[in-house]
Amino acid sequence: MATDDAVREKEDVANSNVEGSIEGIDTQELAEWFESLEDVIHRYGPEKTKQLLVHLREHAYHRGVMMPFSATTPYLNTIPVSEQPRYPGNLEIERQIKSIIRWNAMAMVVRANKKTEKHGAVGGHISTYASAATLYEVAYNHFFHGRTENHPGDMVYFQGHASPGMYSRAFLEGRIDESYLENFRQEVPRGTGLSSYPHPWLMENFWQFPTVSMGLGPICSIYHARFLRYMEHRGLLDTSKSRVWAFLGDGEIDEPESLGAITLASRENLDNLTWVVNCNLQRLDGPVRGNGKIIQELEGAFRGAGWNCIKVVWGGDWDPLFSRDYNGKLVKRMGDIIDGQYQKYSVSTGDYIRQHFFGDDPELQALVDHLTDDQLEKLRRGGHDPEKVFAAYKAALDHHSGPTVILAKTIKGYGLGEAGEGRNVAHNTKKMNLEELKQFRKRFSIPISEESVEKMPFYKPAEDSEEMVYLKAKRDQLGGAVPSRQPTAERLKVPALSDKTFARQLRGTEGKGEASTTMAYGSIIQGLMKDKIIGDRIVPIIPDEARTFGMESLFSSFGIYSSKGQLYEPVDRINGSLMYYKEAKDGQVLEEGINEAGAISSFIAAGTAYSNLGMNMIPFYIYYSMFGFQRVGDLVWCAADSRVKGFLVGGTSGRTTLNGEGLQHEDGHSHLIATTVPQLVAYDPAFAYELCVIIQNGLERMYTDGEEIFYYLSVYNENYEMPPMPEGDHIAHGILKGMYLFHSTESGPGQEHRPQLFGSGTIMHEVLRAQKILKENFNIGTDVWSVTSYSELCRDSMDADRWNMLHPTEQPHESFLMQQLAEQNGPFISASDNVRLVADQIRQWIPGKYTVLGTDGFGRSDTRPVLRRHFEIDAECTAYATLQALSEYDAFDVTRLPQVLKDLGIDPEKINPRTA
Ligand SMILES: Cc1ncc(C[n+]2csc(CCOP(=O)(O)OP(=O)(O)O)c2C)c(N)n1
Ligand SMILES: [Mg+2]
Repeated sequence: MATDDAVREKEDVANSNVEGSIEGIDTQELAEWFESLEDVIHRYGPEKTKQLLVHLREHAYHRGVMMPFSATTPYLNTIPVSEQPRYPGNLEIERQIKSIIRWNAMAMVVRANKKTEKHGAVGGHISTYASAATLYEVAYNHFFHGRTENHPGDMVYFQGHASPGMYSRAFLEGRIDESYLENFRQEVPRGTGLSSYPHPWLMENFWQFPTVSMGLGPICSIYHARFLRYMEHRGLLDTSKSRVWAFLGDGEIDEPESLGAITLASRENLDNLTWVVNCNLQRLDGPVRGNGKIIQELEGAFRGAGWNCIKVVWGGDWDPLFSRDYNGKLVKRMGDIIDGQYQKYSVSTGDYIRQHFFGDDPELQALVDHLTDDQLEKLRRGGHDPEKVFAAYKAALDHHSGPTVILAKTIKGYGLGEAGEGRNVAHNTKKMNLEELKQFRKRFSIPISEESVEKMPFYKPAEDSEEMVYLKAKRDQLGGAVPSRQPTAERLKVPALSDKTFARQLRGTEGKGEASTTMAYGSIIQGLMKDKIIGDRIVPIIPDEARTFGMESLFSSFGIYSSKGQLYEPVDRINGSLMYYKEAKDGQVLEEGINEAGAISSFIAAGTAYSNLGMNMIPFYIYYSMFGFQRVGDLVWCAADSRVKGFLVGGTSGRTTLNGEGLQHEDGHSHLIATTVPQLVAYDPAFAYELCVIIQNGLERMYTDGEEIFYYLSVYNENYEMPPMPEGDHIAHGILKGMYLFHSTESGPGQEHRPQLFGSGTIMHEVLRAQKILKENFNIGTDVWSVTSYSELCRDSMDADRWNMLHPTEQPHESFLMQQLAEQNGPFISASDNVRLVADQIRQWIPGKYTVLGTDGFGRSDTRPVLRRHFEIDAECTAYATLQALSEYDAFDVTRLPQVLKDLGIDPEKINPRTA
């Protein structure tokens, strides 16, 4: 700004504020105050002025003057014109590129819906990108850094519903051809179309982060930014240049996950994190805050949380009006108008705006006398002005003491005119009539002929055109394509089962006491963390439960990650003891506090390092099993879509094994939900050696063979004797496939049916006790199988069935389960600490009567024996269920059963646990 202008502005501001006099204070005196202030600003700059004002405020406080709390600033751009940097690009070319991208994005959606109309149109969104195009294009041309050899790349969380814009740009960049645009939302066969939203699972070379379940992108982006720091502080990878960007909807911010973790970002000083909230004031049904102001509300929340908050409210064409707003009336008017009304203005004519917005006051009206109605109508909002947006992004990069949020005001459906611009229906607009298309073409100067508009041709300028040369040069300067998912080719050598890491757990407790599978897990992970090759890569994640799981020794052995190190003397470091709550800048453990959503976000960040950072990291996230799938199930789904690798470990599993914790904590359904996640491999092991086999194999599959899968393991807190791993290769094979024969008793004389008993987790012991009862009390021999994974057995059998159905004349495939049970004539009895549906998954392949016992119904507090009787899964109930099943084969006299019930102490009229 020219010096003269600056001086004039200074005077104007001083004058304007004096105008708003304070009753009881002499006007002249007030004017002097303002003059002094202006003088300080002028001579010392804003930073010193800020310090002076803070001093004054403190002084006033000590003298008993309480300042009213205000988290917000006036409804203006945070960056004043005087601080606005020069735009480093060619605005005209960029506008042209952006317009073409707008057109193709719109055409893609409209054409896809037309094409599929007959079979139920495929949907899609135009309005979200239309409102956000400038926000993205400024970033693409000047900020988003691609992954290169010496730059890990920026991590960009794109707003899910804006995906057509990203595809449209990828088309211009030459990353995808026209056939892909043609097949937007038509992804079958795989690889021929474009997925509706960002899904790494479906477009594994393109998308990095699934964002369309609203609220998950925001929280994941925070933990991702923190994980970049973790990698850097641990000396594993230089991530200092990498920035996490999250583009979010203003409606999306209402999801609790969106704001739930923002204080972590400021506490951790994550200046590598930038959020851009597209404040188009609308969500799906209508205004986000019709009766309020979302931008002001968010400003208060973010400033309160310690974020650097930059509002981009008004476009540059407002600046001359503000500069003449001598008495602050325009600013006041802007502050007074609420969002619902702003939305109304966005669809109104210049005449209406003149009358209703400016018309209230002759001075306001005079401000815009020189503008035509058309000019008034076109006054832009900040988020549509590249210079304002650039200034905000640059300020975010220049801010070095915490995260930045940019609140950019836009119009939903910008440019769609009658078809949806600013309308409540904008979100679902998928059609444009001919007139609207023509308008669109004209408004954005799309270089296609008027006659061809109806066909909505995709438009790509010639490769040597100014636009294409510019666009490519910009991306080349910034390191190439974004987004781009690039899994590493790195393959890790993981410890073999024969390695010392597993030796102790494979031997079992050797008659020297008891242990739980949780203890075994703790010991295995400690061992793995000491491994020379993969030790450093392990990321143990715990949400404030390490002591519950007996894993607190990790704290002192490996340190808890803390970007600040440890600035205090830990209370438990007595006499220099080494066992204490050790926080360290290079600490390995992610102690997340009571925050399962955050912890699983960390799991996702670490578990996708192989594709986002080019380096395999191995997260082991242990938590109260009830607070996993049930609590953050959608984040698990997001992890799956992200193609995460790693181990989820449900601690304190089992509705009766976690005995005293009652209804809220006792989980019996994690395994049921785990089954629903396609590439999640779930196991419910009973013994320490099973856990070793599963973890070792999981490491090998994920990190040596490079499979993009992840694991769920349930571990329990009940202590019992752990047997040594039995001899024979078939044991490990069976553990991994889902079942193996663990123990048999001899058949009684003339016994024609050998009951097959299935046990899992801690209930294996009840099943073994049932086997004993059947043998000792009834002389019936049985086989007990350890079923480590019903879901794996089920999947394998489903696959075999499917193949057989589609290949009717070929030699049928036999699943592992079918092979194992081929010789058996039943009955089959299953007992576990899970709801029945878990074991019921395999019912259709069981060759005989199949009785499933499980823990359906709410849990409650009591001792394990009482709870197991309550749910009818204890040894006596299992033994009884076996006899009853035998009676259906006429292999046990049905009339004896009432007496058996009595003998085993089971009350047939007891309460039904399912409804209790
Ligand atoms: C968890 C979740 N709930 C609901 C939806 C459905 N949904 C998709 S977009 C949308 C409105 C988005 O509004 P906003 O966040 O303001 O984004 P805009 O399109 O306005 O930029 C809704 C409700 C979703 N995708 N995810
Ligand atoms: Mg919105």
